Amino acid sequence: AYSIAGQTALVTGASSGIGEACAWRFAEAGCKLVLVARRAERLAALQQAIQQHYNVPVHTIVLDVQDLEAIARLPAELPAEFREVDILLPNAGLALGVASVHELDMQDAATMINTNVLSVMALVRAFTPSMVVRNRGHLLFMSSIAGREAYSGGGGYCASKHALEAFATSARHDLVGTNIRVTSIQPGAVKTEFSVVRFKGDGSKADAVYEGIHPLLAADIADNTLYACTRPPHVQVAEMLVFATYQCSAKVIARVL
Ligand code: 8X3
Repeated sequence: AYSIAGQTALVTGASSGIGEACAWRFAEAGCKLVLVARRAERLAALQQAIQQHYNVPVHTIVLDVQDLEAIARLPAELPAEFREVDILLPNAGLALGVASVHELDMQDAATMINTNVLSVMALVRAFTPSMVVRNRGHLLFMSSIAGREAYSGGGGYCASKHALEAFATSARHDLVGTNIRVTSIQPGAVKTEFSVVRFKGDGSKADAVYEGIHPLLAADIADNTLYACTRPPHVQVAEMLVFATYQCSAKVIARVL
């Protein structure tokens, strides 16, 4: 495998779930970290915990990625040693609600599109110019099976992840002929706070998503993310569709345990 030690990795949505798991794995791999999240206390605790285990510089930014102007300012505002981001993981994302299209909550829809799509575009716009100049870098998109399949109740979420897929593909086209790699990771059901957020705090509905299977955990997706980053420079993992063993499509899960 190819070493990413010394590279700078920026992760949004870093205070929990897949983002947090990826932060740990990047630290273990020797990356400098820029961790972005809304929840200041969790982010500070994570920074401290990572620095107790690994001797890597960690810079934190408290930010809602829906603030596109703040994202545009980030490259100039980062301390010089973190400014040249090599690995960009705009991971922050969410599903809000399971309403049908004729009952869609437009505020929820806007939050999903802003967070899952527009913020990703803004982060790429902010950090890719320096990658192009340096002719190195890796864009990692945290997509979903919902970027490949749409399903009932996913009107806002599936639309956002399909848009993300299209953006990732455009990025791969725009950047072909450079050393910048573009990877889309497409997890199925992963046991994180994701379902609690989708069901707006209803813990029993959230738990039901992962019942009767051995679900994927955030660490499993972090493994796959690190796999893509640690291939030799001539290898571009374009897409990774990852299911739990008892899942075979967005809505087909064998609950046999
Ligand atoms: C989350 C997975 O199956 O709810 O991205 O679309 S799913």
